[in-house]
Amino acid sequence: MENWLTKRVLLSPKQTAVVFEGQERTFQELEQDVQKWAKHLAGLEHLPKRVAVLTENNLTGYEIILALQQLGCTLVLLNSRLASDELQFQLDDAEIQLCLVSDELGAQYQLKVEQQLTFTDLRQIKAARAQIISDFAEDQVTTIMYTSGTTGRPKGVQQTFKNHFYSAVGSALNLGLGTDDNWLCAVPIFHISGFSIMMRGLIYGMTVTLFDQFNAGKVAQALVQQPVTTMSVVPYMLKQLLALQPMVPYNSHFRCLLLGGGPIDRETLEVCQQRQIPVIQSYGMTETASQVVALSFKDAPRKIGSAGKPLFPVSVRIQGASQPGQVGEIYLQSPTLTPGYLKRPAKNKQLLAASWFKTGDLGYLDAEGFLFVKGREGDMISSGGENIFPNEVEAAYVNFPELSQIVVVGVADEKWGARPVAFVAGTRLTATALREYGRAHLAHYKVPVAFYQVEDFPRTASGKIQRRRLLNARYQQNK
Ligand code: S0N
Ligand code: AMP
Ligand code: MG
Ligand code: MG
Repeated sequence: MENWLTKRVLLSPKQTAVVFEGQERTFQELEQDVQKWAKHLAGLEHLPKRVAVLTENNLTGYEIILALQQLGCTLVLLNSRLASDELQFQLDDAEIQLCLVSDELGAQYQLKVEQQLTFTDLRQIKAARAQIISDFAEDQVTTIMYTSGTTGRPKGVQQTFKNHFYSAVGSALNLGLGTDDNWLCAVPIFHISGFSIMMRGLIYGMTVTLFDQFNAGKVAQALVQQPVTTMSVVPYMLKQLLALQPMVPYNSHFRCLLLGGGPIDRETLEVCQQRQIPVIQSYGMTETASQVVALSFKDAPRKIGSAGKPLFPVSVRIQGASQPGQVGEIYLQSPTLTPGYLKRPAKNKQLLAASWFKTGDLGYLDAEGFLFVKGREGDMISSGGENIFPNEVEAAYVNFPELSQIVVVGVADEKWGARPVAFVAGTRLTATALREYGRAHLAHYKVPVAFYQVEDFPRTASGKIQRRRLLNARYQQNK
């Protein structure tokens, strides 16, 4: 396929590509700025094939990501809420030599990498002729995003141009596209939720209204005053928007909030329906380059609670279910499915050998083929659209003095969906010390919100700790 940015400029040069804090760029202007960054990158003594970027949502970060893509580099997109240890693991795992960091984050993190440049540093590099790639080869890996799992360390999910292309097309075939579509992006561009909006922007020729962070009041104001047609939200964001009083009707072009990233309660969806806020629920993951299942406008009002039907290029089946309504593991086939995890040959062999991708999520299909997601195998905790795996929190505490055991469990939370709590055994433990240690070694959202001291852990006959039973057990909170 022809380079998406080049092609987009050919098709609609004067169309607004991105709006950020009052600054606007047409596709032509965006390409010019991106080329400037590409020239600075080309001026580096050595531009590695794989480059990491650590940025919040901002125009410069947006342009630098596109510039690296234009040069054919594979981007490792880093989550700015992680702790240094966690980022360091990803940098080492991806064998990163060059890490580009926004000025603000550059001041916060001390990362060990051959070359770390802030955006300001990069601007000082003498420009050189940039070799822009003319072709976005289908199978080329353009992005890598790390996700955790039930076992082991986080894995780098590789995403190809083909993955992103089919993802954008699948979503457009469902939601439809207008010439003046304008997608508000307040989800991080380092997650597929945000990055997929960037790619849809290029592929559709659509305006992206970028926000540096999610501030419900400011976002709602934009939905009212600016010609935004769609916004991606995780359940936390939807609830924050609903909590604003009084609710003013969104602008007349507004089409829908695209909801994904985690489970939602039925009450919230019903409130949206009462207030006539169109919500399109969806289901997807980093491995599938965003949503693979979504509701349609027509079905949304009557299928409240469902994540919808598989998008046109996608097939879904429920493993082990012999009839509609039976819950089992969600398996899928999709051209948006990752070709594999970075440097995980054993895992990838399994992935490629199987004709269906095993998601680890549980759900059922109703008689009409609508998917209802019913949770997850294992112990993943979904907090505000970020996933937390108990094993990674527990592993972060291995060196904590006099702690003999820690077991982390998710508890329901009104605001965030779920939050982690910990059960600990050992001597001279205080919740304050445990919390502080966690905050130094883990993303803050992963740090248990409570630590309960226990004498013993409930176990199965084979000796495995029963996490769920712990919650019912009697415990005493550490002071
Ligand atoms: C919800 C967000 C925006 C909250 O962040 P906020 O308010 O900006 O917080 P900060 O100012 O950074 O920090 C304030 C305090 O809050 C804590 N905190 C922050 N985030 C969380 C959290 N998630 N859980 C618990 N606590 C949190 C901070 O630690 C800080 O506390 P202190 O001061 O103590 O340090 C933010 O969390 C956010 O951006 N969430 C969304 C992430 C996301 O996009 N997830 C989706 C990932 N999945 C996918 O991308 C696949 C699905 C998908 O593609 C999709 C998803 C949604 C919609 C559409 C699609 C699609 O298919 O297109
Ligand atoms: P991530 O791997 O961070 O992209 O998160 C993807 C995971 O979020 C999925 O595997 C699900 O466990 C969860 N998820 C996404 N959409 C939904 C949904 N509509 N309902 C429940 N869980 C969801
Ligand atoms: Mg996942
Ligand atoms: Mg904030």
